[in-house]
Amino acid sequence: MRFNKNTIILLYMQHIVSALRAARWHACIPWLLLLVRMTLPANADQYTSLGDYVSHERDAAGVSIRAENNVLRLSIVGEAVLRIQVGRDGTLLNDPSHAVRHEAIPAVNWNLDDTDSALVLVMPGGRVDILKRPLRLVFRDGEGREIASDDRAFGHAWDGKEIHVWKTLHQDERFYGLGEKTGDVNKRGSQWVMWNSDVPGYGNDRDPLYASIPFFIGVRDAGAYGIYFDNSFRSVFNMGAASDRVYSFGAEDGEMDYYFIFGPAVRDVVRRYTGLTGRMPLPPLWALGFQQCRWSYYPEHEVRDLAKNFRQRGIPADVLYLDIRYMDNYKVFTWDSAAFPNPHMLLSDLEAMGFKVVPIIDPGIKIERGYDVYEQGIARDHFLKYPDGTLYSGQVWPGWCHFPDFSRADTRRWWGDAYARMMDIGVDGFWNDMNEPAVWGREFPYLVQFDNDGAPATIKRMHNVYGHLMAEASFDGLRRSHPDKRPFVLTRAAFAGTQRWAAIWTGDNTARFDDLRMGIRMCLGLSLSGMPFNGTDIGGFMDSPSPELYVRWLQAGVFTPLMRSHTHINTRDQEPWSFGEETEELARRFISLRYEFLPYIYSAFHEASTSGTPMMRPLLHDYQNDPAVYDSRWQHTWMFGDHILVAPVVQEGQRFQEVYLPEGRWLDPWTGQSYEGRQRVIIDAPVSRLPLFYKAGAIIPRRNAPQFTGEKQLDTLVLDIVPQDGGSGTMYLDSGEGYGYERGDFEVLRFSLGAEERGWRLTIDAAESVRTRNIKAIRLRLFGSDASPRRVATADRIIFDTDANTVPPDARVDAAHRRFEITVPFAPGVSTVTIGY
Ligand code: MIG
Repeated sequence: MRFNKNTIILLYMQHIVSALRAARWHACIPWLLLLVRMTLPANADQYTSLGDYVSHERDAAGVSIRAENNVLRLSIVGEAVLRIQVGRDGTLLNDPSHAVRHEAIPAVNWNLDDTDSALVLVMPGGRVDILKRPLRLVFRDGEGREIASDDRAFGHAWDGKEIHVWKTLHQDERFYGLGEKTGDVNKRGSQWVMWNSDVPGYGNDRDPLYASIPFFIGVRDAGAYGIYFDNSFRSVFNMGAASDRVYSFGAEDGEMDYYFIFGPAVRDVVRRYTGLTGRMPLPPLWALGFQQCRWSYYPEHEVRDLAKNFRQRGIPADVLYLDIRYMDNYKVFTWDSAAFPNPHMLLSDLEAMGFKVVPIIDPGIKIERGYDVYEQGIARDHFLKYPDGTLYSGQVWPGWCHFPDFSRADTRRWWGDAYARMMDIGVDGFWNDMNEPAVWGREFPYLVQFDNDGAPATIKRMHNVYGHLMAEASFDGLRRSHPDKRPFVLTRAAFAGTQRWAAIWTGDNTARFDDLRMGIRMCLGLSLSGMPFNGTDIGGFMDSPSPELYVRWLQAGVFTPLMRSHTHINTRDQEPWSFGEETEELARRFISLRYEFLPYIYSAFHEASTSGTPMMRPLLHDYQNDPAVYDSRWQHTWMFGDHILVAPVVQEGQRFQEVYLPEGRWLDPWTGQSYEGRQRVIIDAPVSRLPLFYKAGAIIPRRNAPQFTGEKQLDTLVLDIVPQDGGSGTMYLDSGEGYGYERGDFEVLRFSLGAEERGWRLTIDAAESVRTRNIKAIRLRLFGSDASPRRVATADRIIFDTDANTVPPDARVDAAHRRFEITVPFAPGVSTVTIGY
């Protein structure tokens, strides 16, 4: 149903005519007033709101409401997800979305009641009161409690093309998300702009940065909700900055089109948001390994030395990066033939050593006769233009460049095919940089136009999705050409939904403790905003870290989804061995720790790829009802998966750590000390320690650290167990590459622990596993038990029995760490281990 100004005028006139016919003179008056108001010229300096309700029409997917000044459309688009659109001049724009995958939306039951003062829309998750005079929305949870509402007077409004929504700010309201943003994790009281920007060396007060994710979560005492504003123009989010009445969001142009997501759990909001915009696909396992980068490993012998150093020193690593100097004059898809005379041989030698190689790709194409990428781009019309049809040129690393128009399907294909050819030489993934897009002098002039597959659009609309579409082109190209490989794309710029194609890093930070803390907060924000595969430049990009800062950053990096060290061209060496022997030893220990936890980390990635629940998340995600977790003192603490609380030291010189532990019991795996939750604890945290806590009842899968993810199959699984009745854990395992898992080639092991009369019963259920890989034995590590068990047995054999004197040599009681270890054989299917005291 479409309404425009003329149909509304016509409708008002019909009302007047019928009133006149019925000789009810006074009935004409309101319609006449409305008519006069509509014909007055809009005041350019004032926001116009919807005004009062006039009428509505219901259809299968929602309700269209005509108001005095415009139309409002509510569509039920999924379980507990409502779409809200405001027309322009009475007509819905229905702009195509760059983020929302409408095909994924399930059908739901809902109901609409019409009362004198309101339409009441009831759907799964909550209800909306659509108040009639003036027309505004009140969102209520399943129990009828108000959780969000339009400001009493303003609500949805516009001023020319600029559109805005004002909502009531509540005392107990906190805001999270908004993607890659600096500041506190809680965004209340601040204002943010979405406009992808290249901001080298940014600090904590800088905005906007590289990515735009117009999604936030409001958390109130009664529950959480989410709002995704599906608009790619420059937008602004005022989360109660300088106001105690309203928070708001709006854009300079485009459609007022947003999604309201009911909770009440933050976890469900994130799950539903990622249902709408897509989830991170399972990456190749190697992408979870340690990644080493610098601007720029060059020439070839430097790259070979780097690889050799890792292996000779026994420091695990999976990925080496090639920054811009590998190219011939910064021309993408070329190699500097003096520095890299035989890339294919180099790459296959590195492959044989267990290294994956990821080169950087910038979107700017050097304008140079004879350069094949440039020539193809010209011949096939792949480059961006001015509205008069002449090509746009901007300067970046290669000098004057043209830029691919990623809004054309044909251009995306061409771009993806170029990646595929590089894969054929032997590279393993791609690092998309400068895709905000960035050019010397700042950004493209507003005149630059996109073809948009025949629906021309200005850079104003497309700027924020440039990197997003480049990521799509990259990912799709790899999927098409290498169907047996999971693509790995790392991007700097992003928009809502980019998680479907790429991981993200937080750009050009600085080697400062401030930036270590800021980076953690940014990763937490990205994680809540649907982009779980994120990380920072470990050690800092600008300047050089002290050994202490480097080690602390590596420690935090163990439980950051992307663990990548990187630094600027003008800085000191920043490899694990560049800071002296003592630091090298610590770097080895913590990088190895990452590898030891890979079974757990990979399982958390798998969970994120299916449910959208991020691997790394602020405490409030898991402990929403604990008021203490909202204290900004604990905002650098996070949960990684369900069972590990990570509290790295992020202050210079600090040798202890103050940690807040939420409800439940927690165990420090380094000391075996256990603590009751809902309290602050202080623990020792020398530079050699990463403060970690296991949740009581956790069963955490680990392994011995390999030198790289593909080095050895997992044959001895290590289970860290914090015994508690009802304990549990899950491990997902597959070949780590390719798509066999989609056809059932994976394993899921479910662990559970029950209290027996005089011990524990551990059940390992591998029933869902279609095949069993190489796990032959399980090393059990029981924490926190002061006494060692007297007897350990599987269904068919006794492993350990102090009475019968069967004590295998590897059984060990570590009194200092309150830990008991023993290895038991593992058989596929369902098996149990009883542990008697
Ligand atoms: O203008 O490729 O954020 O990681 O090392 C700087 C050189 C371009 C910016 C990236 C950084 C990369 C650098 N690039």
